[in-house]
Amino acid sequence: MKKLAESGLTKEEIIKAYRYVLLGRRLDERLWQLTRIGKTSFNISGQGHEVGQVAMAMAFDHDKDYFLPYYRDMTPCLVWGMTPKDILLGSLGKEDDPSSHGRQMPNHYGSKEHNIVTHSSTVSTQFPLATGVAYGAQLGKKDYVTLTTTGEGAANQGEVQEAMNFAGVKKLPLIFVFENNGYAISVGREEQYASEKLSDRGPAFGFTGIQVDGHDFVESYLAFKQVVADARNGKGPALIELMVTRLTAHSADDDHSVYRSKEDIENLKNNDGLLLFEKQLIDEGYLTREQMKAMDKDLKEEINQATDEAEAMPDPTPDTILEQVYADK
Ligand SMILES: Cc1ncc(C[n+]2csc(CCOP(=O)(O)OP(=O)(O)O)c2C)c(N)n1
Ligand SMILES: [Mg+2]
Repeated sequence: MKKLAESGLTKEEIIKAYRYVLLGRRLDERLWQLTRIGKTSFNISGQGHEVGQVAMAMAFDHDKDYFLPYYRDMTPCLVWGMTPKDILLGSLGKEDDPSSHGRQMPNHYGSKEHNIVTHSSTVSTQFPLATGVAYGAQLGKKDYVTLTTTGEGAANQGEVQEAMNFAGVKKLPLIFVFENNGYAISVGREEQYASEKLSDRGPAFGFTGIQVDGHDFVESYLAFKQVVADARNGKGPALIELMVTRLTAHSADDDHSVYRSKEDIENLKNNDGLLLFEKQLIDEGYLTREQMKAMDKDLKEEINQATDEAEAMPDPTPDTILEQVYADK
């Protein structure tokens, strides 16, 4: 693993990154609890993706850059400015849900205030939309960069290639990310694609493609920092393949022990980015175990409070069913 000091970030920024990783993990655990006790209908989880996701999000300017996430991206949406309460309002389908006022499925993050564009459940349809958002920056001579993500299975959808081709032709300020966790629901990597690296698809469309270890905070952060700077300087798009681990089942609706080997499941704790990051932070003198425990306690309190507040908010009323679907003229 690359040393934390090589990131060029301050100690405070690195501790902040860890705080987001831990917040993402604890908030996702809360979402699973709410699903299991029947208070929410569904959860799909970014557990095991968080370290690479935080590194990714920290490389962008959240005051102006656009993010078109997919369903495992709760943690980068927090880095982008959404709050735990915003996320909970979405999962609970409340009137104040910033993504859709309670119309969207859980985990379909969105926030107009933070330039986060909510997505369709039809996988990867955010890719051509992101191309449009990035083309808007180019046509309007604005210096925002756009980020869009999907999984390695969904990377094989036709519109992903269309979006990447157009972005390459127009040299758009757009970063494409494939979060590669090795599974598309129950289908393993060997049945999804035949090439060694999906990042090789970047050069196929005329731009950079980099595969990074999403368990390695610094390797991920430095790769994103470089491609974001290049995109902002008119050098065009890039593709990052973020190698991550899916620690949970695909969603709250399946049991991964049916299709994952016992060995794979037993090995998950060795590939848990949160635990690896914690060990690195301790070994390199950034935090002590006691400081981590204190932070964990604070975050759990923050999440408890956000849960209480979100649960107390009103549901959308039936007479508003036709509102909030299309933008007002
Ligand atoms: C076009 C389309 N086909 C199938 C589905 C059902 N589906 C939802 S998620 C998923 C697997 C996606 O796997 P991957 O892209 O690897 O992302 P991951 O869930 O592993 O992060 C599938 C097949 C869908 N939502 N849309
Ligand atoms: Mg996958």
